[in-house]
Amino acid sequence: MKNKLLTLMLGAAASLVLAGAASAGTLDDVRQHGFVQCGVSQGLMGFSVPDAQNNWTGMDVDFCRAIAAAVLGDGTKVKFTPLTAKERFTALQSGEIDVLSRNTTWTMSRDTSLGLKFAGIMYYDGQGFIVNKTKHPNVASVKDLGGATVCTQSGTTTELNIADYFKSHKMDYKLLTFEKNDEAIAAYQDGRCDSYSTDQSGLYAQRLKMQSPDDNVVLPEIISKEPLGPVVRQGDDAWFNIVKWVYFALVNAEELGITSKNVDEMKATSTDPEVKRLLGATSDDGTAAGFGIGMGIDESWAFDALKQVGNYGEIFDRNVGKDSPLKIARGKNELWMNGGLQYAPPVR
Ligand SMILES: N[C@@H](CCC(=O)N[C@@H](CS)C(=O)NCC(=O)O)C(=O)O
Repeated sequence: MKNKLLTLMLGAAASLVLAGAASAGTLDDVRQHGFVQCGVSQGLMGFSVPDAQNNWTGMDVDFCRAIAAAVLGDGTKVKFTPLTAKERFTALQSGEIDVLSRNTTWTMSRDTSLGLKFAGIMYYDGQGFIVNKTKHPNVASVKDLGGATVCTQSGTTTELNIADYFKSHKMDYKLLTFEKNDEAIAAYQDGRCDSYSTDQSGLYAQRLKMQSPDDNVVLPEIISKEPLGPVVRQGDDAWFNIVKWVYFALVNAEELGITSKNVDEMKATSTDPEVKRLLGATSDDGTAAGFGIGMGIDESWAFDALKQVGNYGEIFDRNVGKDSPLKIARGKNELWMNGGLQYAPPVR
């Protein structure tokens, strides 16, 4: 009897140790693997897209590179996992990925009932519609789409917004959904649906890949708010803080005029205390000025991210903005001081 009790107690203690080991934390896991496991789309120009050699580029890709630079000192140490809209949350819940950076809309149900947490808004978007003007010369507005068949991808906010919009405007519609986005686009191009709908950034990206881009027009209305941002698991505040503050660092750096080109010089010569704190420069009394150590990472976390990936504006311009084929205007994604919504709390 005594022996049986002892065995039970030892068993319980062993499972506690095991449980402890399994929840050591994402930061430890990332260090152990030597790379960040980043969930991205299967291919969306401007956000996450692989080339023939499987080199990934895009805003969402750059965000994961910035995390890897901040945590491991090397922005190339990222393993990208392409995920459909449907697969993305399960991949994060199961631990297959450390962060989901996949044009994902922050909604209440996703933030509260999936065991997940949004860490910021990398891109303020909204849902739009595209139509082929040669096939539908009389459609100039979403209001002209009564009775239309609309193609979209399943597992997205797009599906639900269409239902809300058409119902509330008392318009008939038919929805054709596809698990893979390429299938939705193919159906639209084959004329199986009158319009294709998704986040407006996605419409501009898909349009460039269509057989005759100029025949396809994006209708003027935006029917929803689509704040797109990175997602982590609930219950790991240390990792959540890192992901959140990498995003804030990119935005603060743009505000402070720190770029990938001048970051060395700024670190060496800037007398602005906020710049010194962000870049982990030594303060006048010789102590560390930054807050990296408090997050369990190096004082050069933001310096490494900015040097290797650039600030928010550089990331935007190169992937979706003026220096990219998409040429999307900064709009709502301008810094708050320039009339936009991008705003980060101070590094203090
Ligand atoms: N932001 C929306 C839509 C996200 C979404 O999956 N959009 C599609 C259409 S642009 C997409 O990214 N497809 C690319 C892929 O599945 O790889 C959401 O979070 O539900």
